[in-house]
Amino acid sequence: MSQKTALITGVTGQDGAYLAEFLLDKGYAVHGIKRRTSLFNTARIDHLIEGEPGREGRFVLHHGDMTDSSSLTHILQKVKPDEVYNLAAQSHVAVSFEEPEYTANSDAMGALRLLEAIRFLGLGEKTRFYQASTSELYGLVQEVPQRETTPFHPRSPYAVAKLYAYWITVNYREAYGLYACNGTLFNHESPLRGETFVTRKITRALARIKLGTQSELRLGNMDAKRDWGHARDYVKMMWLMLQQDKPEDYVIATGEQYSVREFVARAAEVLGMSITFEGEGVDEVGRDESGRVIVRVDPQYFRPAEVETLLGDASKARQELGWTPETSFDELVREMVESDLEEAKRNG
Ligand code: NDP
Ligand code: GDR
Repeated sequence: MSQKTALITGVTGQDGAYLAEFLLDKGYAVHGIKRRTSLFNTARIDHLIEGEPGREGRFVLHHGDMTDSSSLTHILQKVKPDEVYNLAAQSHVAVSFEEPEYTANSDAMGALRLLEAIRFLGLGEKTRFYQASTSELYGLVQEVPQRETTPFHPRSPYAVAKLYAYWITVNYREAYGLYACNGTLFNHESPLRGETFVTRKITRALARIKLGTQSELRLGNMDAKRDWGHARDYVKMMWLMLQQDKPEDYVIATGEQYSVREFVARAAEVLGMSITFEGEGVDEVGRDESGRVIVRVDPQYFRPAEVETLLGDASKARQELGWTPETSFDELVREMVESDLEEAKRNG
């Protein structure tokens, strides 16, 4: 079989890094789009750029931006990929309340720009398209657990932008017969997770508190519940969705749910610390064994509209794609904590 070519937008992000690694291991030529930044933004993929043995020449980066059609079109025309994975996004829900227009431009219009370029370049027969959709679409949940048929109720500019991207993907499939699908992925984390998402913020802070280089962890809504999986497991699903006979949309989730507070407690346990929570709402604090406050609620992290609870049902993916998550919640937390402890030690 001839070598396949994939194009990944958002290759410098958490999922982009895991997916690039996964596709290179499968023998693909992998092209990634990165945007121009004033400092290097390739820390997660530097080992791929340097060309590990057996992978030389199979990983190529292009400058481009989701808000710039011309760059996207030129790259598509040049690469003519078999598969496009659209992972690029302003992906922070809280930030989307501060930058709603930019979020819509990159997350909603960006998906349209790619689909439209695939169509008018005449790549529709060849190129398969994956859209990084999200459990945030369910927002104010209408059904528990959430599955492919659960109605959407987005609760942030991010989720509203992703709703457009979801439907434009469906529309190009129905209108033009493109092989285009949505992976509606629930939260997935890893040691490569951005430092401002709650899981990584917790594991990083607790590791530093353990070493005495940070005194306190400040969090927003500790009652929020999420269905947290491992990014390494979830990128396999992105690929599997593009290998089917016909394109369909799938929910990917673990089917287990924990609160932010439970995540904190579990991460502390891995570090041999025990945290006791007391008080309510903005007055809630978490104390260590000596009674010292190490976790505090800070209203600056509350969101104008919150998604309180998410729990996914991935039965369709399990039955049709034969998928099950390989990493348990405990293993995920442990891997993240151990990685952040190492990093905290390195940084003194
Ligand atoms: P990250 O925030 O880690 O990565 C986002 C990527 O998009 C980065 O490479 C970023 O570049 C790039 N990017 C952002 N804006 C632009 C732009 N205007 N032009 C080009 N590139 C841009 O996200 P994740 O890896 O966690 O998520 C991947 C995708 O999956 C996102 O679309 C996200 O919304 C979605 N998703 C994520 C879930 C999760 O739990 N992780 C769950 C469901 C969906 P840079 O590195 O320069 O910032
Ligand atoms: P989310 O992830 O909004 O689900 O979006 P995040 O980790 O930011 O928040 C999860 C929950 O934790 C609460 N929370 C805090 N969140 C952050 N970031 N910082 C805090 O200090 C804090 N305290 C409490 C939040 O209010 C929320 O309820 C992620 C992103 O990856 C999206 O791109 C993706 O689409 C969804 O997951 C699925």
